[in-house]
Amino acid sequence: MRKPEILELLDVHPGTTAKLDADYILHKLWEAGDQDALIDEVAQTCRGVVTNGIVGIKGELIKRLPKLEIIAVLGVGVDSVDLETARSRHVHVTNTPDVLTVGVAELAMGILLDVARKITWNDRYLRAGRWPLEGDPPLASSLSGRTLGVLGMGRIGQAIAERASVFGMQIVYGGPNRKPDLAHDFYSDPVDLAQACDVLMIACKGGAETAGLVSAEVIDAVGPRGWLINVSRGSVVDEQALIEALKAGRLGAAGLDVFANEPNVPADLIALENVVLQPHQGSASIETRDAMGDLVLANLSAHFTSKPLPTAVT
Ligand code: 8YV
Repeated sequence: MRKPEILELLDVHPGTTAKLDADYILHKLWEAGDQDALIDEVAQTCRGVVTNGIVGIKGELIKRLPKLEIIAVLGVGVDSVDLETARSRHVHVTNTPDVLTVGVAELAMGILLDVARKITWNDRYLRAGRWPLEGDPPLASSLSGRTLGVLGMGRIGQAIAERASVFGMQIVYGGPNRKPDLAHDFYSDPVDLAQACDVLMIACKGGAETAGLVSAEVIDAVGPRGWLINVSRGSVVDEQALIEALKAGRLGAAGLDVFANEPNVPADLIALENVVLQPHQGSASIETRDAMGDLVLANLSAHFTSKPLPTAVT
């Protein structure tokens, strides 16, 4: 039997690309000199698309691939996939939940610890030769005893909460629904959640439902002694309001792994001392990406052998 044809929009993970190359007729859009020409060339034969959570796939491209059956996303977030167009054309969409939960939670804790204890700030201080000249840097803060407000208590939010508890933090949470099996206090209004905590940890999903949810009002409610950490999507936060609040000292500090217009980060944000910035690294460990890649392959293989999809979104 002829191998199914797959269009890979970017090199989602080198090991995964190599396996895709072995199992399928793989068209690498990211290597094509003329991407439009390649899309036209594969339009009548391409049955699968592989992409990641950031690039996703636009409705326009889905429409240009009339034989498309499945979009396999390396990532849990599918906010950059035009789900409506996929659904209307009966195209399956799969993602990679669970296998990245611990990885994202680890990075969230790393950023949180860095904001509190100024690890990267102090690293820069030492490397710049300031220690012998200026003496010890200013004191940092403890995590222990602070209240963490988790906005979006899904799998990742809960994994962060568990780890933060071990560090001596109290946990409260917010989101669309109370989780009956969780004992922590719940706030349905993000402003109330922000008021109730010292650190607002954003772990909700992206997309239209949560766009701008963390508004200027929410940021002000976190306050000058509070911190905001975002490991979800840049779209959830009013980035301009965040920058203004940080500049004016109305927000104490921020730790950000995600931005409104990745990979472009506003120069204003980069210039600030009271922020820890990461280039979207939540799932970026070898182990996590290997597991995500294996799940992409498992979904494709299940689809092309008519088995149930392990992690279907639609
Ligand atoms: C990835 C992500 O960085 O899972 C997600 O939604 O944003 C991340 O795990 C992304 O998919 C790029 O590979």
